[in-house]
This record gives sequence, C-alpha cells and structure tokens, in this order.
Amino acid sequence: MEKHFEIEDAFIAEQNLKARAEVAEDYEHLAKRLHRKNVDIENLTAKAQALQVAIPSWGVGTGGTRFARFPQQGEPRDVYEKLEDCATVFKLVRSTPSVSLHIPWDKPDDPATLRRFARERGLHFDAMNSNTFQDQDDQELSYKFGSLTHPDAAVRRQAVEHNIECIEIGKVLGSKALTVWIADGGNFPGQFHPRRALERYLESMHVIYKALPDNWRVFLEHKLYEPAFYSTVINDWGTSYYCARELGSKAACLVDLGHHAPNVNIEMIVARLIQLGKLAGFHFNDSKYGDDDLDAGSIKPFQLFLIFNELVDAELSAVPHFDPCYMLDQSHNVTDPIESLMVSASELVRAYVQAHLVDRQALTEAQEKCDPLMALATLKEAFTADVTPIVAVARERMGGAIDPVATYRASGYRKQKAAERGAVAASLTGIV
Ligand code: LRH
Ligand code: MN
Repeated sequence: MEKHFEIEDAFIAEQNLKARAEVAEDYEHLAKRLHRKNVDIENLTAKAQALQVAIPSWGVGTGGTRFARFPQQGEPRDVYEKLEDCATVFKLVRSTPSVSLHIPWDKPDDPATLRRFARERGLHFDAMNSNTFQDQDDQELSYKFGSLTHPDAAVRRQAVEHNIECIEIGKVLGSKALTVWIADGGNFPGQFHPRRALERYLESMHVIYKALPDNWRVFLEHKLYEPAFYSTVINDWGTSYYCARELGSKAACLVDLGHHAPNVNIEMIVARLIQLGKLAGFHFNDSKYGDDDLDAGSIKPFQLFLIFNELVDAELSAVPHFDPCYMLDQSHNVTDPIESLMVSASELVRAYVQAHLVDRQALTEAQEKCDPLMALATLKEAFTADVTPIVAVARERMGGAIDPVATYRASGYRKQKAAERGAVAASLTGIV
C-alpha cells in the first residue's frame, strides 16, 4: 500500500526543543503566581490533559456557504483521508482522540476496516450523525418538506430507517451515541401545523429510541432557524428538553452554540439542562449573527468561559449523571481546517482550565451576600488569567506540540497531501 505522509513524533519533539525553554520559564512564573493564591499549577495541568473533544469528520474539509466554497489543496477525498487529517490534529494537540461521523457523507463500505484504520491512528468514534436534511441520489422519497415530521408517513418511515441504519453502522464502529438534528420546518406561516409536527417527531423518535442498544444515548439537537426561515420544529432547548424527557433516560439535549438567536444567554441554558439532568453535550463553535460555525472562542471567548464555568461548577459539585460530550462543529471557509481545529480544541482546554481557576468560595460568598461587583470580579480574575503555558505543557506532556500551528506549518503536511491527493475537485457551494 502506498505510504501516506504523516508527521512523525520525532519531528514534533524536535520542534518542541525550540520552544521548550521559553514555555518552561512562563510555566514557572505562572506557578509562582498561582502558588500565591494557594493554587497548585499541577492540578490545572492535569485537568488540561484530561479534557477530550471530538472532531467533526466534516470539519477537516473546507466549508462553504450558499454563495461559494473555495476548496484548498490536499483536501480529504473520502472518510479515510478525513481520518488521516483528524489523526494529525490529535497528534499535535493530543486532546481530540475521537471523531464524529456523518452518514451518508462518511458511510464506510466496511465499518470494521474503518474502525481498525482509526484505531491504528489512536482514534475512536464519538456520536454518529444522521442526515435527513438532504436527498441522496438513490433515495426514494424527498425530505424537501421534512423528514421525521413529514405529513407523509412513508417519508417519516424512510427517515426513521436511516437513523436506525446509522445506529447499526455505529455499533460496528464502537460509537455509543446518535445525534439527531432535523431541518424540518417552514418558510411560510401556516406551512405546517406546529402541534401535529411535534407529535409526529415524537412518534418517529420513539421508534428510533427503541432501536438504541442499552448502553447508547440519543442527542437531540435544537436549532432556531435555517434552512427553514419562518419556523423550525425543534427550535429551542425547551422543546428539545420536553422531547428528551418524553423519550426516556437515554435521550438528552445537545447544545450547538450557533443554534440560538443573537445574545441568547447560552450559559443559562447549560445551567438549566445540567439541573434537569438532560445535558447531552455540545457542538462548540462561535458566531456573530447566525449559525456561522466559526472557530470556538474566536468571537465570544467570555461566553465560552462562562459556559465552562457552569460545567466545572457541576463537575466540582458532583451533579449526578453529569457526563456531557464535547464536540466541535465548525465550517472552515477561509482557514486550513486542521489549523482551525487545533486552535479551537486548545481554546476549549483554555476555557476549561480558566473555569477551574475560579475561586468558587469567593464567588459563592459574593452571590450569597448580593455583591455583584465582587462576583463578576471573581469570574473575570479567572478569565483574564493567561493559562497558555498550562495548555502548552499539557500538550507536550501527552506527546503533542508545544506550538501546534507552527509545528504543523513546519511539517509541510498540507503540501505533502496536495501531492498525494492530487487536484482539488471543484465544488460550487455548501458546507461540504
Ligand atoms: C446543523 C448542524 C448539525 C450537523 C450539521 C453539519 O446546523 O449543526 O449538527 O448535522 O450542522
Ligand atoms: Mn451542530
């Protein structure tokens, strides 16, 4: 089999040599500062090493919009090449050992072979994603007017069967969850009956739920709008929560950060879903206006920190059944997807470490004493702490790169892949 270029561990170690002295000095300095506050830097570095984030398979290709997609050299052409690129992200940042597949975009001819290919690269599979928001060439009935909530029972059945097929493929791959996001909705007032549509959604989801193995979970992903531009059936966390509760203990609510109206307080939704025991996890990304799928922490880093503040508060107070899945869901239209995924994964680790820096005793005191200024100051103190040395040392201790982007660029990986994978297949628009 022809050899595919990979970044060698020795090359990473060599690049780390150049950066080690500086990061060690910064780490020492930060350790002293934290020690003054009775904080042991080693606990935080251990936390940084513990956080794991799943990579979306569709995130290693160049994304696009309805206007255009500007593919780049060396794009992955199939699920195996996507896994090669996911493995490269994992090799350099060490916090992304799992990949979330999308079916049929990543439908493997032989799931067992794909599982082996992934395992040989230190990867395993996270939640499977079904797709009833596009019509496939060999599909009998169209999803133009909906899928799990379509007025025609035959279309609903087709969509249910597709989700069950995703579970069957996932079982062979070792996945333990199915994420269901449906685009069902309308562009015009009156186009669909909201109550009947929700009944049909639950009727369909109950069939999918019954097909779940005992140790699996199903994640319901709500979204305010797009592609439906007037009303969406599963449009907010309340509707998602109601459905997850109706379905049963294996169902929970997945929060995609871009699926809310501008300025919605997402950290409050997270706190609610934690309290209600129905937080499935996240599709992390960032946005300025709509579901922009921009890099996590690139637009609203304080919001990302506040979300992790709720997650760490729950972790430290041992909330029962608190086991959220962390995934990225981004569309990289103008950057090298591998670079964006590495930076985004590290931004999640940064926010997680900063959230562990919050003086929770001081925060609780300020809250109980109705001292808003001190409460905010306590959070801001953690958010403004530069924990870059901790995030870098955590990566290095796990065999990764102190500076992933610099190491990746120095490796010439993209150029090598351009040579291996040949000319880019032109594609006009769309996210993949
Ligand atoms: C919908 C969504 C969903 C995926 C898709 C790629 O906007 O967030 O999670 O199926 O993006
Ligand atoms: Mn999503």
